[in-house]
Amino acid sequence: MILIGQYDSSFVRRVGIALRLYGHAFNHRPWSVFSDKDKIRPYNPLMRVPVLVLDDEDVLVDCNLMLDHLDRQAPGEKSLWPAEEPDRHRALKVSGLATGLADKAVSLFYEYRLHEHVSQIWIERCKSQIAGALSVLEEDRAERQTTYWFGEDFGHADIAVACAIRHVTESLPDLVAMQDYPALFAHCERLEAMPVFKEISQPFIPPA
Ligand SMILES: N[C@@H](CCC(=O)N[C@@H](CS)C(=O)NCC(=O)O)C(=O)O
Repeated sequence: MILIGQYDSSFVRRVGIALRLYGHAFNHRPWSVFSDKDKIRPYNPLMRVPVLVLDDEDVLVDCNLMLDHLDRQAPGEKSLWPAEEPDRHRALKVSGLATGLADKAVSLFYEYRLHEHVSQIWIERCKSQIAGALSVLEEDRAERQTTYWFGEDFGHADIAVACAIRHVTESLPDLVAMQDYPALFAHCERLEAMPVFKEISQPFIPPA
C-alpha cells in the first residue's frame, strides 16, 4: 500500500499509525496538498490527503473510510475499536469529535492563510466549535481513571485525539492553551512518548 500525505496532517497521521499498529507494510509519500498537488490529483481529484493506494491499485480517500477498510482486515483481538458496547459507540463519539475539531482547525487555518479578507463570523464560529469539542473531550477524559480512554490498551479514539491536538496546537499555536485541558494534555503526552507516535510524526509545515 501507499499512504500519500504529510504526517503534520492529523488525518494522515492517524492512518499511518493504524497501518503500523496493524502490521501493514506500506510506502509513504509525504506530498504536500499545495506544492505537490499535481502529483496528488491523479490519485484523488479532490486533491486532499490522506490518500491510500491499495495493493490492487484502488484508491481510498477520507481517513475514516481507510480505517474502516483496515479494521475489517484486522483480527478481532487486534481491532483498535473496543470490542463491546457501550464502549464501542463511545469511542466512535470521541473519534468523531476529535476528527471534527481537526477539520475545523484546517478550515480556520485556510481562512487565515488563503483569504485576503477573512470572515470574522467564520473565525469566531470555528474557534467556538474547536473550544466546544475540546471541553467535551476534556470532561470525558477527566472522568476516566484508565491509562487510555477505554482501558489499558489504546485505540482509534486515543489516536484521533492525540493527532488532532498535535495538529491544532502546531498549526494554530495561539489558539489553544493546553493548560486549560489538563486531562487531554496528559493523554497526549502519554501517547506522543510512544515509539509509534514518534516514528509517525512530522512537525507542522505551513503550505507553501
Ligand atoms: N475528511 C477528510 C479531511 C482531509 C483533509 O482535510 N485534509 C487536508 C490536509 S490536513 C487537505 O487535504 N486539505 C486540502 C484541501 O482541502 O484542499 C479525511 O478525513 O481524510
